[in-house]
Amino acid sequence: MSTHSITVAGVAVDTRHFIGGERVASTETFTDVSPIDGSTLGEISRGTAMEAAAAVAAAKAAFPGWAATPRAERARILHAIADGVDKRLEELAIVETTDNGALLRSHRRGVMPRVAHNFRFFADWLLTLEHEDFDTRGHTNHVSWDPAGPCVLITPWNAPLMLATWKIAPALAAGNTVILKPAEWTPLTASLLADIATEAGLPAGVLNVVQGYGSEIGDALTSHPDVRRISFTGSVPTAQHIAASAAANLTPLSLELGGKSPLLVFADADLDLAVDLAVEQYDNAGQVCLAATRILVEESIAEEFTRRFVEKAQQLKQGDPRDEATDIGPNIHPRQLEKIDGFVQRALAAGARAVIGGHRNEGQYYAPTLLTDVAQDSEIVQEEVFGPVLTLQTFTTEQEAVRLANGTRFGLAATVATGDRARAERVTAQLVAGTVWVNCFFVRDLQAPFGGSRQSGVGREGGTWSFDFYCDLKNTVTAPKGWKDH
Ligand code: TXE
Repeated sequence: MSTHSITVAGVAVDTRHFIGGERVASTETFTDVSPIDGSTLGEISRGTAMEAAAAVAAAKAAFPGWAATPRAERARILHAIADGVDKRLEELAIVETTDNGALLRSHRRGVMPRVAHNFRFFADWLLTLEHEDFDTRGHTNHVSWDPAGPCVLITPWNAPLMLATWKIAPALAAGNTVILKPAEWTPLTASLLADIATEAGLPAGVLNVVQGYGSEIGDALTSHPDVRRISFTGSVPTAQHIAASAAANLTPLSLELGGKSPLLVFADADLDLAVDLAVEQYDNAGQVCLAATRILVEESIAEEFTRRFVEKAQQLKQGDPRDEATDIGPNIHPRQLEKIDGFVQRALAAGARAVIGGHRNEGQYYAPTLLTDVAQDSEIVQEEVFGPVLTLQTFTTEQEAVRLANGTRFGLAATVATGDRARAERVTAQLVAGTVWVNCFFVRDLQAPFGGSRQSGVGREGGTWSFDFYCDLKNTVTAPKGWKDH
């Protein structure tokens, strides 16, 4: 086995960057560790400004050819990538689970099929994109969707390949070239995707992958004058840094950031359903930007709701995410675990009560936690924890529920549990959130816009909205006069 390849759960993964269709090694490396047991998976190329510049140059060189490739051919190649993902689904699932600790069963049955779907969906959507024509006093206004150029895509560790392909697929479909910078805690599936894209016939330089620390390689990418779009999913402080870095060139940004989303449970709700929705928020060990981590329950049912919630939550099995029976896996990193515990211990010290959990478990696992007696303006209610930690507050009126729900600096999502359609309409109309679910959670069509309000993000992606972002929209106005053949 070469020093540039590691074997993870029986799968060979190249540890180098992928630039201009070639594998490129850095002299320095960083260590990739599995959150499941803390074992070292291998040494990964640690990118510098030099590799960042090389990747942007490769994307710039490949851009004219890819942009000029007929839509149907671009769509065909994206479908071939989707087929490649399907073919290697088992490998992608086990490598992702080993690298980020999320459940193997979700990777197998939910996430990786969705990764393939991301490519198919945007390939097909591309073919439906119409060039609109308007008429102004005999002049034709012809609107076209021109590809923008090289796009820098920076992605987090909580759903690595899912979030990367949610950006890569529309960017490539639109005719752009891409430089992907995966999170340093989860570098592996991006490397496998580069192999799959090559096998599918994607031309060299159209997709580039640079590995490394955001703090070391990020600025070289986000401040580069040849970069035409930056799409980022991650934390608010990093987004603020990227926005400042991109400001030099006024590079358009799409930012998908954190949340502190509410679950509003009204007394008229189907209580079993509401409890299921609440317990579901522990998925992926709470490392989900959309998670409804603030449960707001109507006071008259709070006791019964809490009793049933505890009963259900106590049935969750925490352990090895490769085990089909496991419901909650590890958290991503010792540093993240410390951060989670810091939030919880400060909340407890401030007077919160742990109905369940409130402590670490052995290894890199955090006990599913529910905290009550928390004030609306407290840190635990206002800040994103990104772990299996929920708070519970009560309300007595619809108005109060909405006020609490909207009472943070975030606005990513909100979930409402109610049996009353009129109430659902009234409440959802008042919620500040990019996505609102009623009596359900996480269901989403890729045609719909996705993104956050307030500090949860800038811009929307999905369906046409993705192409709005990844294209330079152009209006060509043509006069009826001046033609030689008239
Ligand atoms: O995120 P970062 P971190 C939230 C969550 C979590 C917190 C911290 O609350 O606890 O963020 O996580 C790259 N220029 N979310 O520190 O730093 C980095 O390499 C360019 C919510 O891991 O935002 C990685 O690829 N890039 C969230 C990516 O940014 C830089 C998902 C995300 O890392 C950079 C993840 C720089 N200067 C965390 N610095 C969600 N919305 O789902 C870092 N990066």
